[in-house]
Amino acid sequence: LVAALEQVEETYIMVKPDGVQRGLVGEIISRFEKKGFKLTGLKLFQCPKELAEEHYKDLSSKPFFPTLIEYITSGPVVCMAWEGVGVVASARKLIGATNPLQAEPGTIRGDLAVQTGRNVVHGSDSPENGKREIALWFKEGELCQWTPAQAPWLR
Ligand code: 3AN
Repeated sequence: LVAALEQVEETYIMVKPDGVQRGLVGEIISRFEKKGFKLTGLKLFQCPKELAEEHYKDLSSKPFFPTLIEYITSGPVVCMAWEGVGVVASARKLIGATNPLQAEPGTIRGDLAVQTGRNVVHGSDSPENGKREIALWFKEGELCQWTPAQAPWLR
């Protein structure tokens, strides 16, 4: 069980168009950096409609689907891949509940958002979806495998 909990995972995090428009990109990246996860992919990107529909295909029967696609394609998003032990669930905790009014203070949505339809950030909901979404949003060669330095100047 301990081994399973300590699995290195990948998650797809995205600052949605409202987060970019409101100047929250740095603040959002910073929360994942400070937590101690490793950034392996990062780009500003105007999402085509087909990609948005593929990303949210599980929600295609929902009444809010057309508005959701319109929202996600309304301006550039910031696409990120993050890696770490337990990063999928931990990132969801840092992000907070889907409805920002129910998200705890201290979470990204709890601190920075009000509406479900403008909830500033996305995070994968399972390790499988983390892999699927990173493959969907990034091309080969856009991701970096690297080892963080131990920062000897801090000692
Ligand atoms: P989360 O983003 O917290 O994983 P999901 O996967 O249920 O939540 O929903 C994906 C996105 O769809 C949400 N981030 C939100 O933008 C939108 N959404 C979900 N539920 C609603 C709703 N009831 N009304 C409008 N938009 C919604």
